[in-house]
Amino acid sequence: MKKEIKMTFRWYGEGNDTVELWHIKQTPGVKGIMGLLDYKAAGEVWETDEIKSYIEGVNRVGLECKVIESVNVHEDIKLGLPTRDEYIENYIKTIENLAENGIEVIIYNFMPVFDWLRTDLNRLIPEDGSFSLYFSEKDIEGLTPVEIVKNTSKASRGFTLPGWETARLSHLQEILDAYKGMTKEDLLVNYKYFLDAIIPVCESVGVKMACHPDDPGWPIFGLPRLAHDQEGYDKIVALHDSPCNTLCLCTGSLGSNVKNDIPAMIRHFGEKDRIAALHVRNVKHLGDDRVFRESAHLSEYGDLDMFEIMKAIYDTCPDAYIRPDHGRMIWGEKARPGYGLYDRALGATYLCGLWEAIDKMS
Ligand code: DNO
Repeated sequence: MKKEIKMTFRWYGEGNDTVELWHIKQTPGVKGIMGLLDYKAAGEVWETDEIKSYIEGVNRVGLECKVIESVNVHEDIKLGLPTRDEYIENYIKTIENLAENGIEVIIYNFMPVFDWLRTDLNRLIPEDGSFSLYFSEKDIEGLTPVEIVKNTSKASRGFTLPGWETARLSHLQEILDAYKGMTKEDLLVNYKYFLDAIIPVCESVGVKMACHPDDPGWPIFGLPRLAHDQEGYDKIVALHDSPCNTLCLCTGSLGSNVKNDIPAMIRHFGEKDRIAALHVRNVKHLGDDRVFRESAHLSEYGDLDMFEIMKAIYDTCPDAYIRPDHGRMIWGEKARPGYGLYDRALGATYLCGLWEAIDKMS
């Protein structure tokens, strides 16, 4: 192979995932983990010894861990409150601790309040009897954010969900009120303040920050959102111009917005060396631009052309870390919504297959 794919898998940690490390080790093509410590609250320091013990566990089965995700940004930073400096200090300490443990990329997001949002975590796909995550704008119209959070927690089958920390979301109304009147421009100013503080540290310790897109890819509940199209990401990248200020291009989140041309976006930012990581999955719109389900990874099951996506990665950012993203629940599996073993493993193998073909044709 002329270029090697850096295929990884998300894993929630010992005792916190139905998927075990040896399952991942036996999945063809997967060489590493995109890790997380999902018990950490936003704003808390990730201590060296806890990072070390997670990574050592991963290394023990012969997988590597060079990417960490969901190092969540405290709401006070996004809101630009005076207390933000203390949380930025903690964030910097976390970056240093992760770097000390060999981490190269940190995936985070700067979305107010919600990390990602679905209206159904377990929607039947009538065509084959499997289940997947689903979103319908119409379904949120009749509900308040508080009700949606309640429904999501109920449907999560007792699993933690990334970015849905119960302690934080128990103050949901308070947080939503704090954002009242905030514009996109205000959020950009607060984002720049954050990046100006952390990116020089990243440069000195050799870590890239990779911003995950809004999901779904448009503003919700009147909250300002910045990361759902090329124009928005151009602004984010320009806030602090550095090879360490990059994006985690999630094809499914961006693909939920039918206006986005995902292969073109990958080429645009890949050519500028601004993609350090990718989450790759497919979405299918169901008769409406704002109603979609998460489909199987293969092009024919969704709206995205996975060949063109992998080709764009191969051509412009082959060194970026990739993972298959959310999978459906198939073969009777019961697991954390979106994060079962089987469909994601099939996704990884499929994406590696596309890569091999592209590599041999190049
Ligand atoms: C959803 C994930 C996101 C992602 C974070 C990064 O399943 O892709 O939670 O990890 O937005 O901060």
